[in-house]
Order: sequence, then C-alpha cells, then structure tokens
Amino acid sequence: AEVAPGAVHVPDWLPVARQRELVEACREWGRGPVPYERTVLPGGGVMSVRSLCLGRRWVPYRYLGAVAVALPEWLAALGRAAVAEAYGDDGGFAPDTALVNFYGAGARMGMHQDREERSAAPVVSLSLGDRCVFRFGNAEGRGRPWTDVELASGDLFVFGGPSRRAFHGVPTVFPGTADPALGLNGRLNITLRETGLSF
Ligand code: MD5
Ligand code: FE
Repeated sequence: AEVAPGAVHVPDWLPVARQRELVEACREWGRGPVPYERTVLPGGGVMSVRSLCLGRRWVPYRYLGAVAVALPEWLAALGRAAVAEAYGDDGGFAPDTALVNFYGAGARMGMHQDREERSAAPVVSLSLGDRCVFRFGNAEGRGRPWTDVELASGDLFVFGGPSRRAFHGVPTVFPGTADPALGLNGRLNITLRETGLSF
C-alpha cells in the first residue's frame, strides 16, 4: 500500500523462516565488536532504543567513515529485492549501511527526520518481533498531519521520493505481540541506507 508518494508498506513480506534468520543475525552482530548501545544525544538525552550500525559508524547526527563491522552482501541484496518489491525496480539501490534498532520494554522513538544521508536513495525498513505504531508525518515539522500505521513482524516499508524527508517516529510498541517462534522479546527494526559517504 502506498501510504504517501514514495512511501510503500508491504505487510508480511518476509516469511517466518527468513524472519528467524534475521533475528539470529541481529543477535550475532551484537556479539561482535560493535555492541547495541543507547545513543546519547548532544542535548544530554539518551535514546530508549538500542542501536547497532553495520558498514558505517553513526553518531548523532552524522556518519563517520570508520567501518566497524562490514555490511554483509546478502543483506544489501535483500535491500535491493525490497526496493524492487515496493517500486517494481531496484533502481540500482546500493546500501552501504544497516542501522539496527532494538525496542525493549517501553522503548519508543520520537518524531525526527533522517537527514544525514547524502543520497537521494530510499530507505528500506524491515520490522521483526513485537508490533508497533509507526507514525508517518510530514516534511514541515513534528506535528500533524500524520498517519499511524501498524507494523508487524515481517513487514517491509520503503521510504523514497518526497517521503524520504518526512518526520516519523515509533510512539508505541505492543509488548508480547511477537510470534513465539521468533524467540524475540521486543521489536527489531533494520534500515538499509545509502549514506553517500565514500572512503
Ligand atoms: C524504526 N527507524 O522503526 C524506524 C524505521 C531510524 C528510524 O526511524 O531513524 O532509525 S525507519 C523509518 C524511516 C526512514 C526514513 C524516512 C522515513 C521513515 N520517513 O520519511 O517516514 O526503528
Ligand atoms: Fe528515522
């Protein structure tokens, strides 16, 4: 479903077996040199989600050239397949970064824009585990109008074109709503991005 120009929601895109593999991969990445961490914002606030970045290092509000853990080619290929699914063509999508966000009990994400990528490429979002409310806003500010969309495990969302600069957030995660077969207590979101950073 096209929620707004360039913003395409594909419910239940990933089969459960693939979801399980992704959850396991997210666990495995957390055992490597880059742990999941709460980001401390310049104003002193601490985000409630725990994040891990593959391919590039993200600090608020920019990417650094230092590669901590490589972005696996299979994950970049999944991102290309996701763009092709949403738009009918992958548009040469070549993500260099995966940002993984873990929402544990009570975690949420306030309304923000993703502005640090120096690229017109879309962002691919994959949801795993607990269901949530995803709030898709407008490019003018944090306030209304917005559209609340429920995202469930296996859902794909692609944000491109004018939707790329819309304010968005995750005001609510519904605890205990994940398929028990996933063995995941909380919500994971993987975003694939082209930073436009070359080094
Ligand atoms: C999440 N993550 O569910 C979301 C999914 C983040 C973040 O917001 O910055 O890590 S990504 C949703 C997204 C990305 C780029 C543009 C837009 C939404 N949009 O224009 O709505 O953890
Ligand atoms: Fe975002």
